[in-house]
Amino acid sequence: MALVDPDDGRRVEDAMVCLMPGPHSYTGEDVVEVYGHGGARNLQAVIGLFLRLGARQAEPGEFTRRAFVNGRMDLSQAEAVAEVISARSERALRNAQAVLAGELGRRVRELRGQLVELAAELEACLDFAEEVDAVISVGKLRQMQVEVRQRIVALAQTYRLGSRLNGVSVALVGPVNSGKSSLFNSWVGSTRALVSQQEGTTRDYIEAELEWDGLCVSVIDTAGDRAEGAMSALEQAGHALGRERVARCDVRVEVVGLDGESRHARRLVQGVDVVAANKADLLSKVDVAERCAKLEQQWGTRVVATSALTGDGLGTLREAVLACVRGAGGSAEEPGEGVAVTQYRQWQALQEGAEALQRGVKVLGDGAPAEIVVEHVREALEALGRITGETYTEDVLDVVFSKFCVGK
Ligand SMILES: Nc1nc2c(ncn2[C@@H]2O[C@H](COP(=O)(O)OP(=O)(O)OP(=O)(O)O)[C@@H](O)[C@H]2O)c(=O)[nH]1
Ligand SMILES: [Mg+2]
Repeated sequence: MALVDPDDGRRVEDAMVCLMPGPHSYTGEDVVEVYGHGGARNLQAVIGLFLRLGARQAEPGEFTRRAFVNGRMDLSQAEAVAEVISARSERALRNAQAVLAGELGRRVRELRGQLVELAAELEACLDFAEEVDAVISVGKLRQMQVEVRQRIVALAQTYRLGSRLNGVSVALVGPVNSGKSSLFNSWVGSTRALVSQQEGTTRDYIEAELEWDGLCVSVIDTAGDRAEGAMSALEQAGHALGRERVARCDVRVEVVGLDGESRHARRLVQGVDVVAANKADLLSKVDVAERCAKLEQQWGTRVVATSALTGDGLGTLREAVLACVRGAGGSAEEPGEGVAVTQYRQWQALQEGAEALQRGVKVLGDGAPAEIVVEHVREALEALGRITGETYTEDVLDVVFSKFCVGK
């Protein structure tokens, strides 16, 4: 269809024009889509024509916002639209598509259904308080609250992984010469970092992006630690850079060499998640096991024996790192077991819901009347409703949709 400038009769573009009448369009309203030939200047000319004739450009996320307000999707689905577009790993995309398909909304509605049931039971206690037989026992009410709360907590726990689907950072830290750069190279699969017998070989930190188990993982090799006095000004500057980067990492792996130094008696790095006891090829299997057990006991951190030279233990170390990413009880968050919560906003709502129920359980235990307990259940209902947008304010929508690109 020819798009003609009414002012001078000039033909601006020959475009395809598609009318999508509501309520079955994306936004639920009547929508006209115009498809021009590509090219930034050409499309600018088309948009310019419409703007001059009184149209205005959409706000970020405005189409999806309208779709939500018109009931075409719930708020979790609307958020997933932006996540599908910005997904950087296979797992992130898969999760975003599941949320977009309504999986998170379904789980939240299920939980809300259980809370409504619980509130109804409590209200029945209020109405028929004198008819003892008609009243459900306090023990049963308590159990119902505890069970729903556990389900909410389990869903909230998926945020640990969900928030990291688009990127996890893992730092290799530890004493000089322990084999950090060698491990790094093995993981990367090429000689990306310099390796030598000399202490303090690595000066700047080095970063490489890998995909592990469908997750986008940034591995960081850092300069080794040694006593401040033994370091040159240049080494110290490299350390400062590395420390700053390590502080922002999700997982810290301390690499120590098993080749007999006594300095491991003292912990050099704080906040370590996993220890790699490297150079295991230099000791007998029995000695390795003994040293690892000792380190594990001494530091209270998981210790994995590795050899960057032979490749032994590198897969186990990788699994140990991924276990840290998933958190304790991570199996529930594995693919196929449902969706992971990816937005802080959603996590916060689940957290508030769980806390409200916790208070409900407590006051019930303290012998509070049903009308007090039911208030906490209602609070949990309200909190969970915010995930799907059952309850929302314009401010919340502003925050959610400000993260979108224009026009989505
Ligand atoms: N036998 C054995 N030697 C290893 C192993 N890993 C590293 N090495 C050797 O240990 C020395 C130091 O290795 P690097 O990878 O440079 O150690 P680093 O921790 O990066 O050292 P800095 O950068 O100086 O902190 C090199 O000579 C490596 O060949 C291993 O698993 N077994
Ligand atoms: Mg190094």
